[in-house]
Amino acid sequence: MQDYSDTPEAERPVAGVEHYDGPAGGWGALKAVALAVRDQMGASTDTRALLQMNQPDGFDCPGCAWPDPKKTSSFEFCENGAKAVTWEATAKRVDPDFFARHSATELFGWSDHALEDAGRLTHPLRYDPATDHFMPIAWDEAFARIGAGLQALSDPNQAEFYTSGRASNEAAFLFQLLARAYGTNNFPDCSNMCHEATSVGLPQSIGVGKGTVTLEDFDLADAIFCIGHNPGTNHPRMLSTLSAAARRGVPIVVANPLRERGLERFKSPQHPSEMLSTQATELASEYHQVRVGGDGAMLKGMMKALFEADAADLAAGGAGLLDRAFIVEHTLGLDALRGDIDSTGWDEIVARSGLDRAAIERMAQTYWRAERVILCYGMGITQHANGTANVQQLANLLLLRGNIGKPGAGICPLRGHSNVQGDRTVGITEIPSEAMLARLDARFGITAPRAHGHNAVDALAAMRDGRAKALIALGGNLAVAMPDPQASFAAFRKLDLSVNILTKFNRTCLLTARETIVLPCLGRTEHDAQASGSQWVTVEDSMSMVHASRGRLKPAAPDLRSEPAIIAGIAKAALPGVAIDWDGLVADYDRIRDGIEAVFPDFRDFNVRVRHKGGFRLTVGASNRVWNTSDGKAHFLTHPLAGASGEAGALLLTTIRSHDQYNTTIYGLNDRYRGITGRRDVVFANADDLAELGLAHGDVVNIEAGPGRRLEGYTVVAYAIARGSLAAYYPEANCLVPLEDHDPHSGTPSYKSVRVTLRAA
Ligand SMILES: Nc1nc2c(c(=O)[nH]1)N[C@H]1C(S)=C(S)[C@@H](COP(=O)(O)OP(=O)(O)OC[C@H]3O[C@@H](n4cnc5c(=O)[nH]c(N)nc54)[C@H](O)[C@@H]3O)O[C@H]1N2
Ligand SMILES: Nc1nc2c(c(=O)[nH]1)N[C@H]1C(S)=C(S)[C@@H](COP(=O)(O)OP(=O)(O)OC[C@H]3O[C@@H](n4cnc5c(=O)[nH]c(N)nc54)[C@H](O)[C@@H]3O)O[C@H]1N2
Ligand SMILES: [Mo]
Repeated sequence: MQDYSDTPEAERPVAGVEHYDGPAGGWGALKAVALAVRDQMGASTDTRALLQMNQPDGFDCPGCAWPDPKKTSSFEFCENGAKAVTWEATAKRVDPDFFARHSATELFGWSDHALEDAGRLTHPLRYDPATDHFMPIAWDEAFARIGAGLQALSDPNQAEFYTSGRASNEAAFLFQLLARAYGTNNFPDCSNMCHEATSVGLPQSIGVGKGTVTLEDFDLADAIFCIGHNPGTNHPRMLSTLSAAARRGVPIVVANPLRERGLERFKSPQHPSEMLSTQATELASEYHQVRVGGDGAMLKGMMKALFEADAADLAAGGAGLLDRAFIVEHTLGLDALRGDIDSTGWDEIVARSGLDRAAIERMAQTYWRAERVILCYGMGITQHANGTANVQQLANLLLLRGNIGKPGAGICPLRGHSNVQGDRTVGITEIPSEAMLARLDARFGITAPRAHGHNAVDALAAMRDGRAKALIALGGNLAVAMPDPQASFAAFRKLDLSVNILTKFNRTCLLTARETIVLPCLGRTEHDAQASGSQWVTVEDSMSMVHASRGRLKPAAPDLRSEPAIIAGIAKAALPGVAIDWDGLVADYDRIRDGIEAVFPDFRDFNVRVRHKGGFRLTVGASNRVWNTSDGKAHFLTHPLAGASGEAGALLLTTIRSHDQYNTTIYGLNDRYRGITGRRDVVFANADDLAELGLAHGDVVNIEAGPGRRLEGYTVVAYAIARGSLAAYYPEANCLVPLEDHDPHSGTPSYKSVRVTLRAA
């Protein structure tokens, strides 16, 4: 393995750039939370919220989808969970006075950080083009205008219904009911930008588009692989799980172009002895700095090494290293996979992965020496033009040794938003099954449309081309999250109707349409009172556990409504002829859950089972070696190595999250574990690449990805990153990504392999 640990930061001081030497977690994490609380909540406010996070009778943390240990009885500290909560429970408000003071044009000049930092929305708003201000509007009038806007479209497929993954199961289910009763399957969804490669790839491989492991499996695993994800920032509670494994001596193998502190060392705020000593737990036992976009080659290399070692073992009279009994009983396609791997040469594997053969053989050896292996992965695998292929290569590797459907083994996609998986489960999909639609029709007396709808890329293209005329967004910041703002911002401005249901005002609201309405909703942390009394909602974590989430804080403003209530308000106004008792559903969310159960049989006894402490797990066939594929078998699937990676001289830029952001929500300008303070205009590069380009640490450059696609005035940071690889922060770098650059199978934008050049500015 090449050693990139020599960092030249010390040689030339660059403002806001320093080498970070501490572990992840530790006192830095506690300090960051104290600052966030002071900044957002002031001295007077209610910090009780932080103590109710992920408690059996509290709310589900809106931060990430990592599950909670069943035994949770005390507060599991998580810096970024705490930031997500303080950001929502902030004492700051954007009220009608705020919008009277600031015009839309002025606000458009604010940064994404400043827009959300201004505080929580308090009133429904409508954009008034005559004054260029957002004005308060009564709920009924807002609903009437939205209803009129939807009714005015000549075809329901001119409307796009976007969901961001914080919506509860109850809200998402009502949202899909509204869209389908209205007449469309257009469901662009944040998971289209995230784990769609998982949702499309895994069903073909193993018959289910979800992870197969539970948290308990991590206690039994003999080796854990972490490929293309950054848990120290994005799933911090996972570090407790990884530390426990590391302390048991379980190898943790990392493949990531960047050296990420959260995968190297962790000081757990749960462990007083660690906090008070200089000790931290070492996490990664092997750290392989694969090239950006080089994972497909690396995985083929691991399989090649495994096949070679298997052949050697057989020749020496051993039983071989593949799980042959499993393969015969459960799988199809081994010969084709083997042929493909045999015909892929080591030279190509090494060139494309950026790893030498010995490193890949070492990874493979760690893999086959372990009886039970869990492969974890995130956006570093999925957000490429070959994202689906990458996911299927991970499945291939696991299937070769029967590492799916046995305790301590399996595949573990690290999901994004806290309920992104649940939203999909309860019907947010542009390609619904006939069986599901038939049950929806029967339950609600509608005729749902059968034609497939739009995913996120399709929706943006339809808006750009004038085929889509209305956008109803349940959460999120679609315009900023998607690639290609050059094209997409104009597309938003062409709409007839734009509706955003949000906790915080953001840039998507400012891309005003002919009619632009912003509806303020309750957040997770807040108490939700309806006609029958207090309500709670349910979510599904990334291990298919469904459980309750109960907000208890006083709502940020008296005029806020819950997401289900807002969806019902829109539905009643837009669909006067549809005989669904929307008010009845909203009065008591048990009735929504009964509806979910009627449409999705996996939720049998939903209202009973979800009241059990800790909730229940949805069926994941592959966890029990039931393969819900067309022929009942798991499939080895082959793919050619493709993409720009490996071409001589090509620089591939990946876009990443800082430690101080939640997607398009920028909490602050620091990225502690990468040593960046007070700025985001940096590009991380390998020192040898810089030398070849005649550039140095601290130089100011333009990053160019083609005509009209450039980021100007970025400062180069020499960093521990694989050769041929660059990294810059999302969402700023989205202007480098054309909408056309996406995985053809899943539609996932290629946010993590953008071909660029660097030029001195
Ligand atoms: N605090 C916080 N928590 C979050 C989020 C947040 O923004 N902030 N976002 C949530 C959401 S929606 C999601 S989807 C998840 C995202 O969680 P992650 O999947 O961890 O997301 P990223 O920050 O995009 O980074 C992925 C990692 O992949 C690495 N990487 C980049 N390119 C490649 C590559 O080509 N190959 C490999 N092997 N690795 C690569 C990067 O160096 C980085 O360490 O987190 C969720 N949780
Ligand atoms: N270049 C690049 N682009 C990316 C990515 C990348 O790695 N690189 N990652 C992609 C990924 S994985 C994702 S998931 C998308 C994220 O895309 P989105 O899900 O669209 O974006 P978020 O930033 O999570 O949404 C933030 C907004 O959600 C609203 N919000 C917060 N909580 C609630 C709530 O409880 N209810 C409601 N109704 N609204 C709420 C707030 O108003 C806030 O402004 O971005 C994608 N874009
Ligand atoms: Mo995501």
